[in-house]
Amino acid sequence: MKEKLHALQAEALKQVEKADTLADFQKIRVSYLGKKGPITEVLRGMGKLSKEERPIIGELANKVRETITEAIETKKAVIEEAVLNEQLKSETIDVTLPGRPVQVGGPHLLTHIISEIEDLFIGMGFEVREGPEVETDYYNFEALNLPKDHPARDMQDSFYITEDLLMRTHTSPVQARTMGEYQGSKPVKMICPGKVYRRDTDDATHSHQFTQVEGLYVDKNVRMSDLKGVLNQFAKQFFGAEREIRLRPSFFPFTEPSVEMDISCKVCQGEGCSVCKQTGWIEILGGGMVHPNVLKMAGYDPKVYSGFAFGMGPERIAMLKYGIDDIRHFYTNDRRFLEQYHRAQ
Ligand code: 2NL
Repeated sequence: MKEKLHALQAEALKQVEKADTLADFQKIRVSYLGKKGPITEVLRGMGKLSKEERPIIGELANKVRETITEAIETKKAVIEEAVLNEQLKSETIDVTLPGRPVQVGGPHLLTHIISEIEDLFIGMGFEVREGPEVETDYYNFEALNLPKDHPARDMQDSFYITEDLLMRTHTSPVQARTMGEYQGSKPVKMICPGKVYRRDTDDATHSHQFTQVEGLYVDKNVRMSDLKGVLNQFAKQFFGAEREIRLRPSFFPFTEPSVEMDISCKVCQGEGCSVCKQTGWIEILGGGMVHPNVLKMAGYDPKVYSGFAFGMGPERIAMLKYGIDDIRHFYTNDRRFLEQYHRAQ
Protein backbone atom coordinates (compact mmCIF):
# COMPACT_ATOMS: atom_id res chain seq x y z
CA MET A 1 0.00 0.00 0.00
CA LYS A 2 2.79 2.37 0.98
CA GLU A 3 4.64 1.71 -2.26
CA LYS A 4 1.47 2.20 -4.26
CA LEU A 5 0.95 5.65 -2.66
CA HIS A 6 4.58 6.66 -3.25
CA ALA A 7 4.33 5.54 -6.87
CA LEU A 8 1.10 7.53 -7.31
CA GLN A 9 2.76 10.65 -5.90
CA ALA A 10 5.78 10.29 -8.16
CA GLU A 11 3.57 9.73 -11.22
CA ALA A 12 1.34 12.71 -10.40
CA LEU A 13 4.28 15.03 -9.80
CA LYS A 14 5.75 14.03 -13.17
CA GLN A 15 2.44 14.88 -14.85
CA VAL A 16 2.39 18.25 -13.09
CA GLU A 17 5.91 18.84 -14.34
CA LYS A 18 4.76 18.24 -17.94
CA ALA A 19 1.52 20.23 -17.68
CA ASP A 20 1.48 23.67 -19.27
CA THR A 21 -2.15 24.65 -19.66
CA LEU A 22 -4.86 25.29 -17.09
CA ALA A 23 -6.86 22.43 -18.58
CA ASP A 24 -4.00 19.99 -17.89
CA PHE A 25 -4.11 20.80 -14.15
CA GLN A 26 -7.84 20.21 -14.06
CA LYS A 27 -7.31 16.82 -15.68
CA ILE A 28 -4.56 15.84 -13.18
CA ARG A 29 -6.64 16.94 -10.23
CA VAL A 30 -9.63 14.89 -11.35
CA SER A 31 -7.65 11.77 -12.21
CA TYR A 32 -5.57 11.65 -8.98
CA LEU A 33 -7.59 13.47 -6.35
CA GLY A 34 -11.14 13.16 -7.68
CA LYS A 35 -13.96 11.14 -6.12
CA LYS A 36 -13.17 8.18 -8.32
CA GLY A 37 -9.38 8.64 -8.12
CA PRO A 38 -6.82 6.27 -6.54
CA ILE A 39 -6.20 8.33 -3.36
CA THR A 40 -9.89 8.47 -2.51
CA GLU A 41 -10.02 4.77 -3.19
CA VAL A 42 -7.19 4.12 -0.67
CA LEU A 43 -8.89 6.26 1.98
CA ARG A 44 -12.16 4.48 1.36
CA GLY A 45 -10.54 1.06 1.74
CA MET A 46 -9.05 1.94 5.15
CA GLY A 47 -11.65 -0.21 6.92
CA LYS A 48 -10.05 -3.31 5.53
CA LEU A 49 -6.64 -2.48 7.07
CA SER A 50 -5.35 -3.58 10.43
CA LYS A 51 -5.52 -1.25 13.44
CA GLU A 52 -1.73 -0.63 13.30
CA GLU A 53 -1.62 0.09 9.59
CA ARG A 54 -4.64 2.42 9.52
CA PRO A 55 -3.09 5.62 11.01
CA ILE A 56 0.17 5.17 9.06
CA ILE A 57 -1.55 4.67 5.69
CA GLY A 58 -4.12 7.39 6.51
CA GLU A 59 -1.42 9.91 7.30
CA LEU A 60 0.58 8.97 4.22
CA ALA A 61 -2.47 9.16 1.92
CA ASN A 62 -3.29 12.63 3.27
CA LYS A 63 0.29 13.75 2.83
CA VAL A 64 0.38 12.46 -0.75
CA ARG A 65 -2.85 14.32 -1.47
CA GLU A 66 -1.44 17.53 0.02
CA THR A 67 1.84 17.19 -1.88
CA ILE A 68 0.04 16.70 -5.21
CA THR A 69 -2.38 19.59 -4.48
CA GLU A 70 0.48 21.86 -3.55
CA ALA A 71 2.45 20.95 -6.68
CA ILE A 72 -0.59 21.67 -8.84
CA GLU A 73 -1.26 25.04 -7.16
CA THR A 74 2.37 26.15 -7.37
CA LYS A 75 2.80 25.32 -11.03
CA LYS A 76 -0.69 26.62 -11.83
CA ALA A 77 0.17 30.00 -10.29
CA VAL A 78 3.27 30.22 -12.49
CA ILE A 79 1.26 29.40 -15.62
CA GLU A 80 -1.52 31.81 -14.67
CA GLU A 81 0.96 34.63 -14.25
CA ALA A 82 2.51 33.84 -17.62
CA VAL A 83 -0.96 33.86 -19.25
CA LEU A 84 -1.76 37.20 -17.59
CA ASN A 85 1.54 38.70 -18.69
CA GLU A 86 0.91 37.53 -22.23
CA GLN A 87 -2.54 39.13 -22.15
CA LEU A 88 -1.24 42.41 -20.73
CA LYS A 89 1.40 42.54 -23.40
CA SER A 90 -1.05 41.95 -26.25
CA GLU A 91 -3.54 44.49 -24.87
CA THR A 92 -1.21 47.36 -24.03
CA ILE A 93 -2.33 50.82 -25.16
CA ASP A 94 0.29 53.00 -26.77
CA VAL A 95 -0.36 56.27 -24.94
CA THR A 96 2.16 58.03 -27.16
CA LEU A 97 -0.02 57.60 -30.28
CA PRO A 98 -1.69 60.89 -31.32
CA GLY A 99 -5.45 60.91 -30.59
CA ARG A 100 -8.15 61.01 -33.25
CA PRO A 101 -9.19 64.65 -33.75
CA VAL A 102 -12.58 65.42 -32.19
CA GLN A 103 -15.00 67.09 -34.60
CA VAL A 104 -16.14 70.28 -32.90
CA GLY A 105 -19.00 72.16 -34.52
CA GLY A 106 -19.91 75.79 -34.06
CA PRO A 107 -22.58 78.30 -34.98
CA HIS A 108 -22.82 79.36 -38.63
CA LEU A 109 -21.07 82.67 -39.30
CA LEU A 110 -24.43 84.40 -39.90
CA THR A 111 -25.84 83.08 -36.62
CA HIS A 112 -22.73 84.39 -34.91
CA ILE A 113 -22.99 87.87 -36.52
CA ILE A 114 -26.71 88.09 -35.71
CA SER A 115 -26.18 87.25 -32.03
CA GLU A 116 -23.40 89.80 -31.85
CA ILE A 117 -25.75 92.47 -33.27
CA GLU A 118 -28.47 91.34 -30.85
CA ASP A 119 -26.10 91.64 -27.87
CA LEU A 120 -25.16 95.22 -28.81
CA PHE A 121 -28.77 96.36 -29.12
CA ILE A 122 -29.89 94.47 -25.99
CA GLY A 123 -27.16 96.50 -24.26
CA MET A 124 -28.96 99.67 -25.40
CA GLY A 125 -32.34 98.51 -24.06
CA PHE A 126 -33.84 96.91 -27.19
CA GLU A 127 -35.77 93.66 -26.97
CA VAL A 128 -35.46 90.91 -29.60
CA ARG A 129 -38.66 89.82 -31.35
CA GLU A 130 -39.35 87.27 -34.06
CA GLY A 131 -42.32 86.70 -36.34
CA PRO A 132 -43.66 84.57 -39.21
CA GLU A 133 -41.74 84.14 -42.47
CA VAL A 134 -45.00 83.63 -44.37
CA GLU A 135 -46.75 87.01 -44.20
CA THR A 136 -49.94 88.64 -45.29
CA ASP A 137 -49.88 91.37 -47.92
CA TYR A 138 -51.16 93.73 -45.20
CA TYR A 139 -48.24 93.37 -42.76
CA ASN A 140 -45.55 92.97 -45.41
CA PHE A 141 -46.65 95.97 -47.54
CA GLU A 142 -49.81 97.89 -46.63
CA ALA A 143 -48.95 98.53 -42.97
CA LEU A 144 -45.55 99.85 -44.10
CA ASN A 145 -46.97 102.51 -46.38
CA LEU A 146 -46.59 100.36 -49.48
CA PRO A 147 -50.13 100.29 -50.89
CA LYS A 148 -51.05 98.04 -53.82
CA ASP A 149 -49.54 99.28 -57.09
CA HIS A 150 -46.89 101.31 -55.23
CA PRO A 151 -43.84 101.29 -57.53
CA ALA A 152 -41.50 100.36 -54.65
CA ARG A 153 -43.21 96.95 -54.47
CA ASP A 154 -41.49 96.03 -57.74
CA MET A 155 -38.11 96.12 -56.01
CA GLN A 156 -39.32 93.67 -53.40
CA ASP A 157 -41.05 91.15 -55.61
CA SER A 158 -41.46 87.99 -53.61
CA PHE A 159 -42.62 84.39 -53.70
CA TYR A 160 -46.40 84.33 -53.39
CA ILE A 161 -48.27 81.47 -51.76
CA THR A 162 -51.70 82.92 -52.55
CA GLU A 163 -52.71 86.36 -53.77
CA ASP A 164 -52.66 87.53 -50.16
CA LEU A 165 -49.87 85.40 -48.63
CA LEU A 166 -46.17 85.66 -49.44
CA MET A 167 -42.69 84.95 -48.08
CA ARG A 168 -41.85 88.18 -46.24
CA THR A 169 -39.50 90.50 -48.15
CA HIS A 170 -38.17 92.20 -44.99
CA THR A 171 -38.51 91.75 -41.22
CA SER A 172 -40.45 95.03 -40.79
CA PRO A 173 -43.81 93.18 -40.57
CA VAL A 174 -42.67 91.89 -37.14
CA GLN A 175 -42.42 95.54 -36.05
CA ALA A 176 -45.75 96.45 -37.67
CA ARG A 177 -47.34 93.51 -35.79
CA THR A 178 -45.81 94.60 -32.47
CA MET A 179 -46.99 98.20 -32.83
CA GLY A 180 -50.40 96.92 -33.96
CA GLU A 181 -50.59 94.75 -30.85
CA TYR A 182 -49.87 97.70 -28.53
CA GLN A 183 -52.18 100.14 -30.40
CA GLY A 184 -50.35 103.20 -29.13
CA SER A 185 -50.59 102.10 -25.50
CA LYS A 186 -46.83 102.02 -24.83
CA PRO A 187 -43.42 102.67 -26.39
CA VAL A 188 -41.72 100.07 -28.61
CA LYS A 189 -37.98 99.44 -28.53
CA MET A 190 -37.14 96.31 -30.44
CA ILE A 191 -34.99 94.63 -33.03
CA CYS A 192 -36.16 91.77 -35.23
CA PRO A 193 -33.62 89.44 -36.85
CA GLY A 194 -34.65 86.77 -39.33
CA LYS A 195 -34.78 85.29 -42.82
CA VAL A 196 -36.33 87.21 -45.69
CA TYR A 197 -37.07 86.36 -49.34
CA ARG A 198 -36.97 88.22 -52.63
CA ARG A 199 -37.57 87.09 -56.19
CA ASP A 200 -34.00 87.75 -57.28
CA THR A 201 -31.52 85.87 -59.43
CA ASP A 202 -28.62 84.66 -57.29
CA ASP A 203 -25.19 86.12 -58.01
CA ALA A 204 -22.17 87.30 -55.99
CA THR A 205 -24.16 90.06 -54.27
CA HIS A 206 -27.79 88.85 -54.55
CA SER A 207 -29.57 85.93 -52.96
CA HIS A 208 -33.26 84.98 -53.16
CA GLN A 209 -33.09 84.29 -49.42
CA PHE A 210 -31.02 86.28 -46.97
CA THR A 211 -31.23 87.73 -43.46
CA GLN A 212 -32.06 91.10 -41.96
CA VAL A 213 -31.91 92.77 -38.60
CA GLU A 214 -34.27 95.70 -38.28
CA GLY A 215 -34.69 98.01 -35.32
CA LEU A 216 -37.53 100.24 -34.18
CA TYR A 217 -37.82 102.75 -31.38
CA VAL A 218 -41.18 104.52 -30.96
CA ASP A 219 -41.83 106.80 -28.00
CA LYS A 220 -42.66 110.41 -27.24
CA ASN A 221 -39.93 112.82 -28.44
CA VAL A 222 -37.81 110.34 -30.37
CA ARG A 223 -35.66 112.37 -32.78
CA MET A 224 -33.23 111.94 -35.64
CA SER A 225 -30.37 112.62 -33.22
CA ASP A 226 -31.46 109.54 -31.22
CA LEU A 227 -31.16 107.46 -34.39
CA LYS A 228 -27.73 108.89 -35.07
CA GLY A 229 -26.57 108.28 -31.49
CA VAL A 230 -27.76 104.66 -31.41
CA LEU A 231 -26.31 103.82 -34.83
CA ASN A 232 -23.01 105.52 -34.03
CA GLN A 233 -22.75 103.47 -30.85
CA PHE A 234 -23.54 100.31 -32.79
CA ALA A 235 -20.98 101.06 -35.54
CA LYS A 236 -18.19 101.83 -33.10
CA GLN A 237 -18.82 98.77 -30.97
CA PHE A 238 -19.19 96.44 -33.94
CA PHE A 239 -16.50 97.70 -36.32
CA GLY A 240 -14.10 99.49 -33.94
CA ALA A 241 -13.96 102.75 -31.96
CA GLU A 242 -11.80 104.42 -34.62
CA ARG A 243 -14.58 104.24 -37.25
CA GLU A 244 -16.52 107.38 -38.17
CA ILE A 245 -20.10 107.38 -39.41
CA ARG A 246 -21.97 109.64 -41.78
CA LEU A 247 -25.64 109.84 -42.73
CA ARG A 248 -26.71 110.56 -46.32
CA PRO A 249 -30.25 111.43 -47.43
CA SER A 250 -32.09 108.51 -49.01
CA PHE A 251 -35.61 107.21 -49.60
CA PHE A 252 -37.69 104.40 -48.11
CA PRO A 253 -41.49 104.33 -48.32
CA PHE A 254 -41.81 103.59 -44.58
CA THR A 255 -39.55 106.38 -43.26
CA GLU A 256 -39.49 110.15 -43.75
CA PRO A 257 -36.90 111.54 -43.76
CA SER A 258 -34.77 108.55 -44.74
CA VAL A 259 -31.02 108.08 -44.50
CA GLU A 260 -28.28 105.70 -45.39
CA MET A 261 -25.35 105.25 -43.03
CA ASP A 262 -21.73 104.81 -44.10
CA ILE A 263 -18.73 103.96 -41.96
CA SER A 264 -15.25 105.23 -42.74
CA CYS A 265 -13.13 102.77 -44.69
CA LYS A 266 -10.71 100.86 -42.49
CA VAL A 267 -8.40 99.97 -45.36
CA CYS A 268 -7.54 103.53 -46.47
CA GLN A 269 -8.74 105.60 -43.46
CA GLY A 270 -10.85 107.74 -45.78
CA GLU A 271 -8.15 108.27 -48.45
CA GLY A 272 -10.01 106.26 -51.08
CA CYS A 273 -9.19 102.73 -52.22
CA SER A 274 -10.69 99.82 -54.15
CA VAL A 275 -12.61 98.49 -51.11
CA CYS A 276 -14.56 101.78 -50.71
CA LYS A 277 -14.60 102.50 -54.47
CA GLN A 278 -12.42 105.60 -53.92
CA THR A 279 -15.03 107.28 -51.68
CA GLY A 280 -13.46 106.63 -48.27
CA TRP A 281 -16.88 105.42 -47.03
CA ILE A 282 -18.71 102.10 -46.96
CA GLU A 283 -22.51 101.83 -46.82
CA ILE A 284 -23.74 99.56 -44.05
CA LEU A 285 -27.43 100.24 -43.38
CA GLY A 286 -30.53 102.33 -44.03
CA GLY A 287 -33.01 103.96 -41.69
CA GLY A 288 -35.03 107.03 -40.92
CA MET A 289 -37.92 108.51 -38.94
CA VAL A 290 -40.98 106.24 -39.03
CA HIS A 291 -43.48 107.56 -41.59
CA PRO A 292 -46.59 109.07 -39.96
CA ASN A 293 -48.79 106.76 -42.05
CA VAL A 294 -47.03 103.71 -40.56
CA LEU A 295 -47.59 105.00 -37.01
CA LYS A 296 -51.23 105.85 -37.75
CA MET A 297 -52.03 102.43 -39.22
CA ALA A 298 -50.67 100.73 -36.07
CA GLY A 299 -52.75 102.90 -33.73
CA TYR A 300 -50.03 105.39 -32.74
CA ASP A 301 -50.95 109.10 -33.00
CA PRO A 302 -48.09 110.71 -34.99
CA LYS A 303 -48.74 114.01 -33.16
CA VAL A 304 -47.92 112.30 -29.83
CA TYR A 305 -45.48 109.58 -30.88
CA SER A 306 -42.46 109.60 -33.13
CA GLY A 307 -39.89 106.96 -33.83
CA PHE A 308 -36.88 105.85 -35.76
CA ALA A 309 -36.30 102.62 -37.65
CA PHE A 310 -33.38 101.07 -39.42
CA GLY A 311 -32.49 97.89 -41.25
CA MET A 312 -29.29 96.07 -42.07
CA GLY A 313 -28.16 92.91 -43.83
CA PRO A 314 -25.98 90.61 -41.70
CA GLU A 315 -24.52 89.03 -44.88
CA ARG A 316 -23.25 92.41 -46.06
CA ILE A 317 -21.91 93.20 -42.59
CA ALA A 318 -20.11 89.85 -42.37
CA MET A 319 -18.73 90.30 -45.91
CA LEU A 320 -17.32 93.70 -44.94
CA LYS A 321 -15.94 92.52 -41.62
CA TYR A 322 -14.21 89.41 -43.00
CA GLY A 323 -13.59 90.35 -46.64
CA ILE A 324 -15.95 87.69 -48.05
CA ASP A 325 -16.42 88.20 -51.80
CA ASP A 326 -19.55 86.16 -52.60
CA ILE A 327 -22.88 86.04 -50.72
CA ARG A 328 -23.43 82.47 -51.95
CA HIS A 329 -20.68 81.25 -49.59
CA PHE A 330 -23.18 81.63 -46.73
CA TYR A 331 -25.62 79.15 -48.23
CA THR A 332 -23.64 76.55 -50.18
CA ASN A 333 -22.39 75.04 -46.90
CA ASP A 334 -18.87 74.25 -48.03
CA ARG A 335 -17.17 73.28 -44.79
CA ARG A 336 -13.88 74.79 -45.98
CA PHE A 337 -15.68 78.15 -45.81
CA LEU A 338 -17.78 77.57 -42.69
CA GLU A 339 -14.98 76.13 -40.55
CA GLN A 340 -12.87 79.26 -40.95
CA TYR A 341 -15.34 81.09 -38.73
CA HIS A 342 -15.88 78.54 -35.97
CA ARG A 343 -13.71 80.60 -33.68
CA ALA A 344 -14.78 84.00 -35.04
CA GLN A 345 -14.75 86.76 -32.44
C1 2NL B 1 -32.13 98.58 -45.40
C2 2NL B 1 -33.06 99.57 -44.93
C3 2NL B 1 -34.86 99.95 -43.43
C4 2NL B 1 -36.76 100.26 -42.03
C5 2NL B 1 -35.83 99.45 -42.64
C6 2NL B 1 -38.88 100.24 -40.79
C7 2NL B 1 -39.75 99.48 -40.08
C8 2NL B 1 -40.92 100.05 -39.61
C9 2NL B 1 -41.18 101.35 -39.85
C10 2NL B 1 -40.29 102.07 -40.57
CL1 2NL B 1 -42.03 99.13 -38.77
N1 2NL B 1 -39.16 101.51 -41.03
N2 2NL B 1 -37.74 99.69 -41.25
C11 2NL B 1 -36.67 101.63 -42.23
C12 2NL B 1 -35.67 102.13 -43.05
C13 2NL B 1 -34.76 101.29 -43.64
O1 2NL B 1 -33.96 99.07 -44.00
O2 2NL B 1 -31.29 98.88 -46.20
N3 2NL B 1 -32.20 97.37 -44.93
C14 2NL B 1 -31.32 96.31 -45.32
